[in-house]
Amino acid sequence: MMEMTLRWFGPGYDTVPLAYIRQIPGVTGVVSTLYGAAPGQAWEASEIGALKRCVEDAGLKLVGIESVNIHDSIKVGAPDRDQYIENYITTLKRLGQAGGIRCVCYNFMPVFDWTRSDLARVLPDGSTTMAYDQKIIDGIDADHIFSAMQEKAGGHLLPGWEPERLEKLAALFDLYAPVTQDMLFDHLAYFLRAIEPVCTRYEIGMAIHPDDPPWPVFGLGRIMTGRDNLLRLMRLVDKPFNGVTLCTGSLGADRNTDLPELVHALRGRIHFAHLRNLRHFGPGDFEEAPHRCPQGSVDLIGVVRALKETGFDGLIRPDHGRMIWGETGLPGYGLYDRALGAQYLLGLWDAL
Ligand code: DNO
Repeated sequence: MMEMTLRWFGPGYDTVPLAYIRQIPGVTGVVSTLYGAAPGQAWEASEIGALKRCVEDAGLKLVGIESVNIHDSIKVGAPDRDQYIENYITTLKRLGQAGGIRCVCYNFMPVFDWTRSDLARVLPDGSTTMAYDQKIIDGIDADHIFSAMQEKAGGHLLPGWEPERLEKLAALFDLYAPVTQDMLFDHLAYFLRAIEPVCTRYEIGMAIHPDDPPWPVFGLGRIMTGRDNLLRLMRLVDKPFNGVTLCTGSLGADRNTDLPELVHALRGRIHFAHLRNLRHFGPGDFEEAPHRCPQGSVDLIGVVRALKETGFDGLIRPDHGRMIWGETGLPGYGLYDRALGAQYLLGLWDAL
């Protein structure tokens, strides 16, 4: 069954109370994570249990994890990767035993997670949104992108930009230097084959998040960039557990990607959908738009229609929202605009 969710960063990290999320009509679950857990570490059953209880006490369900991050040794195929894969398997087993977790979202981006050149661009209506302009990114030294993003975040801890990675940036670049795109595919397939039994046993769908933006940044190769590579990964480990997070904002940054067609091509393999809109200005130059179709460049109506046509029964969440009505919080992850987004998406779903 399709389930509408919101991302929630966990106690002490999120600025939005679960009690408010519960009041959004049609939102029954959240996806969350153990925010303090370092990539490569096995999650404690007690901590998973505490997170689950916290969500359930608020009348919601913990239905997905975003993210269980992948240790760099797994991505680069280092000799010590097996111990980190073992830890990942332990985490998946404990998540499975906790019950109710339908999918785990993860990414395979080298060094940097999602990247933006502006976290609070002021729009004509007075709201603020996040934006990306390749020309600005090209002018930032990779060594400074961490501090640039943290500064733009105004003191909030950005998901995917945890400070401990900052300290070893130069070493990370060295680690990835010899890693080609084909090698990234091999390392990803090695990882997926190793976790297949635990995923199958506990019916957990692994939902890889596309690279955001879907092209190389700072000279680092990226592989989850569009239709052909997503399908290549599906064929490489051709089992239902190996699936995708259909992120329309990430994939839609490349205007050549036909998103409704991609939904059909990935039939049965989309475990999670992150639905949001963008406004394009030119190649590599876009800003995040309100979810509603006429306000952006992404055919969200076509995407929701394709999800319905293909019998989608996974998790959906509205994605990054603007900051509206004076709200402050984690860039992209305030309450109000995401709640509007959820209503728009549910409206489409119900009407179609
Ligand atoms: C940003 C998010 C990403 C995403 C990870 C998945 O807003 O879409 O940080 O959660 O890439 O592992």
